[in-house]
Amino acid sequence: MNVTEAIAKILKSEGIEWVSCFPSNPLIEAVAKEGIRPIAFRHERGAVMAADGYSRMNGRKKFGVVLIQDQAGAENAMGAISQAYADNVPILVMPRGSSLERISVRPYFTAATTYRDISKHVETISRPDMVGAVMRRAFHALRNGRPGPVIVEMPSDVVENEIYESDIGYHSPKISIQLPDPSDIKDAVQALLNATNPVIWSGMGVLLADATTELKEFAELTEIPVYTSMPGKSSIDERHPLALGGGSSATTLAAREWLKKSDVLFAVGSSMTKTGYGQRIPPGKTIIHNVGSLEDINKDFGVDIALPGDTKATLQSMIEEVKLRTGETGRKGTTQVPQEIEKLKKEWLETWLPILNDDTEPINPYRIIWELNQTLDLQNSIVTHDAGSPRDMMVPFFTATSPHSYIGWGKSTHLGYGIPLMIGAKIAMPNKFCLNFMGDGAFGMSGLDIETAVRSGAAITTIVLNNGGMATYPGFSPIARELYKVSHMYGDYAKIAEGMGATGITVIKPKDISIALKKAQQLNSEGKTVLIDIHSRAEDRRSPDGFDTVTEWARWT
Ligand SMILES: Cc1ncc(C[n+]2csc(CCOP(=O)(O)OP(=O)(O)O)c2C)c(N)n1
Ligand SMILES: [Mg+2]
Repeated sequence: MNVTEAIAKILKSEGIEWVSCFPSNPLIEAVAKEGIRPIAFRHERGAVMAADGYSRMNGRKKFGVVLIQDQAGAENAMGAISQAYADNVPILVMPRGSSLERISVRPYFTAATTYRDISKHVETISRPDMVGAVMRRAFHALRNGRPGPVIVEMPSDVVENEIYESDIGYHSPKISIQLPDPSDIKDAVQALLNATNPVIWSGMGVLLADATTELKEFAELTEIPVYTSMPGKSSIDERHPLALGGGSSATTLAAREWLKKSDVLFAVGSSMTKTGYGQRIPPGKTIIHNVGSLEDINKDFGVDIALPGDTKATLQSMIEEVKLRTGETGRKGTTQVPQEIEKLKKEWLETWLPILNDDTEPINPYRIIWELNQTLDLQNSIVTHDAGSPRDMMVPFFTATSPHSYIGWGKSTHLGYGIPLMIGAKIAMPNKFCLNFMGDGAFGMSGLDIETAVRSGAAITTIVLNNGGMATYPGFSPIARELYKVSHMYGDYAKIAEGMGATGITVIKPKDISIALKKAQQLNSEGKTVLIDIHSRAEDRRSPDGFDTVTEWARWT
């Protein structure tokens, strides 16, 4: 066999069931021969984003794999790899490389050097007999340490070489579970039990480590409220009395209040990255930090008690320690925390209800989110936002219930991520109703992958907020807007979707939103991809207190 065929066999042995791709790459044919399904996207960016969505759904048990060509293909993929890098998502990207003779000569593109700043681990297979070792290091990096994109570049001449099966020498790496120092676990529990207003900051690591049950048990035993970062959203059921809600730069009133007043903050399964797309942590708190990768501790905050290690195992140890100190039922039912949260939730909803229930036209996007909460089978759905205002409207108000029922993403925030991300999520969980909520600006970045969803049978639903422009920047470039229509745009997105074999539905009246959602659920269950084009208003109010801004335009038509 040749090296390409050897790689296909390794991928097969690792349980890879499908790859996302854009030709040309000889591994596409080789994996197909092994029974691994290649799905071609309309752009390399989409292929990477779908792999990212698939990996997010699978903890670190299964991985999205991407096959693309050298030069243009590898160059095109960089935005999406950067996004996976920023969000710490483990994916395997395998670009074809130029031949060894050309690989370092201008103007040939060398993924192994250019991707270095946007990936966790990069290697080139520069000799046939390296294949087993390179792939072993790649799967070790996917399964262990800080998650992130892993790159294996395959120079076209090297991978054509023959190799004996006995020379492949592949060894499959396992996940290694590491635990914090037991004395730090004790100190952390003591600090949390002694705190006046402790709060938990739950990140994506809780979802990746499959630690949501432990998070709930720990929160209930200690009666500490749980805030989720945007990627951590759905790590606790937001209907739970201790759930404060999630946050991008917008969040719920309860979350804002508790993040402000807490004296001890326990970040769990979170990189605690300072980002404009997340809530700020006011200074002066005692910080306890659990994360899988030691490098993330003391990165953006001075940490008082460091708990580097597996999030599930760490929470299990903390639960045992709490029980030792407070008995089997802990502090359950002994504090006023659930009542305080309930009061804030009520106050917040009362303020926002007129907007969530807005009956006017053009349709208010908050009304759509409210309808999603009422209409969807939330436990059996996966919902995501796109970049810009759809994100900041959704994150506080969409009710995440079961783990992974919401995908919060974005530190680099690439417009258009929603469609391919949802295709990847649908492939991971085919029985869930998968919906993404995007602006018309975002649609332009990945809209043609609606056809990929149709062709591959990954039946998803896309809501396009058709407001005729970019509402995310109210007041932005007024002269460029007025004179040259910068950020205005037009499209009949339902018609475009129909042209790609999907069902397109246009909604103009608020009362038709839930009818369209029900139809979409039905059509998706029959294997049909759906796009709902909702004529919506530009909305720039943000939760919890964004009532002082004025929308300068309702909708461009
Ligand atoms: C690839 C990329 N380029 C630019 C941006 C910056 N950006 C964020 S939101 C936005 C406007 C989005 O418009 P639209 O999707 O129509 O949503 P709306 O603001 O109208 O709700 C832009 C340009 C981005 N996030 N990603
Ligand atoms: Mg728009």
